[in-house]
Amino acid sequence: MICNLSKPHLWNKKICSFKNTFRMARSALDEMTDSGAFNRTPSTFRNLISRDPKSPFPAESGRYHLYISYACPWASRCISYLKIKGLDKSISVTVVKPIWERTKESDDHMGWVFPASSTEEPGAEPDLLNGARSIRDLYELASANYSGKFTVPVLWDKKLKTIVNNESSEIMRMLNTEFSDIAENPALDLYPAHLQAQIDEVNEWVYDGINNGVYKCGFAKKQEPYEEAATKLYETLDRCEVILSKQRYICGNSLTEADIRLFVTLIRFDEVYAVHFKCNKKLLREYPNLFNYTKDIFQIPGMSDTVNMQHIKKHYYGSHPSINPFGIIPLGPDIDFSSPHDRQKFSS
Ligand SMILES: N[C@@H](CCC(=O)N[C@@H](CS)C(=O)NCC(=O)O)C(=O)O
Repeated sequence: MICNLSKPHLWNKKICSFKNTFRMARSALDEMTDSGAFNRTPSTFRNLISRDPKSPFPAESGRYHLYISYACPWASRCISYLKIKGLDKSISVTVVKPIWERTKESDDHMGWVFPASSTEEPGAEPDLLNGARSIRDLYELASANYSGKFTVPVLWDKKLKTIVNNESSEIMRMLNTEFSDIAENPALDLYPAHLQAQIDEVNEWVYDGINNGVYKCGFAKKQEPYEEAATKLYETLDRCEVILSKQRYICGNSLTEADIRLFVTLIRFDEVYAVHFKCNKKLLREYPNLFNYTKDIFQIPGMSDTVNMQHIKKHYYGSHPSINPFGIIPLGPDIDFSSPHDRQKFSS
């Protein structure tokens, strides 16, 4: 039986049992503990690109390709690095369609797919590199017995025709340091030695409370884990608000990796997480420092290109029928992140 999630009016229990679909599927919606809490599984491909020309994956211009979704905050971290490090001419990119579809006729898995033509979905393009129909196809090309989730981002090696790495936190680090001979902006170091311990520490609580925290709110299937996650989320946002009342960025007065990681969640907050993931105790716009900070990072040259709010909204509201069965996309709030902010007050 075909379950066409690109046509929300077909999202009817009688013709498509989502419970069954997602029990069989290997996606984030499966990642539940018995107590109804969301529990993310680790990424699988963990090879590292190195500046050492003798390494299995040496940093070379034109060799690597990034598969992303504009909707995905983890993938957006990586595309942000391509833009601000000036690597977008050396590392090519393909963007998937925002709404999950069936990836194969033979089973019910729902996931990222490519459009059939460059005009089908503005902002997305067919996979001209491998001719894949889905991100799943790429994982199966890279590993015949792969049994994990088919996530973006995927960093692909055109030469060895395989996945180098599918863990955004590691891809960011490689893009930061290993491509210095190739990057147009090699001096920008978002993980400088003197701040590494602080960045690691901030990343840890920001990931747990905010980046993954919004997912723990949204994917909880019981009241208690939802409340636990939402309480922690707002404690962590409050903590950021206090820090950002004293300094321009989350680790001081220079931009670091920790800001990119925080930004990708904040930019989605009022447009998606407040509604779709029930993170509505307070909006981003009610936090003066966090809101201005989000605009500040959005206005870094190149960063606005990484934010496609149409794809973001289409994906979340359209790909999780167990949360939003009719796939209705709310009209608002349509925030203008390019409007003036007050963060220059911290500049030396
Ligand atoms: N740990 C991964 C997480 C990536 C991830 O979860 N990506 C989501 C999109 S936001 C995905 O592709 N999910 C597909 C699925 O759950 O089936 C990373 O940070 O790179």
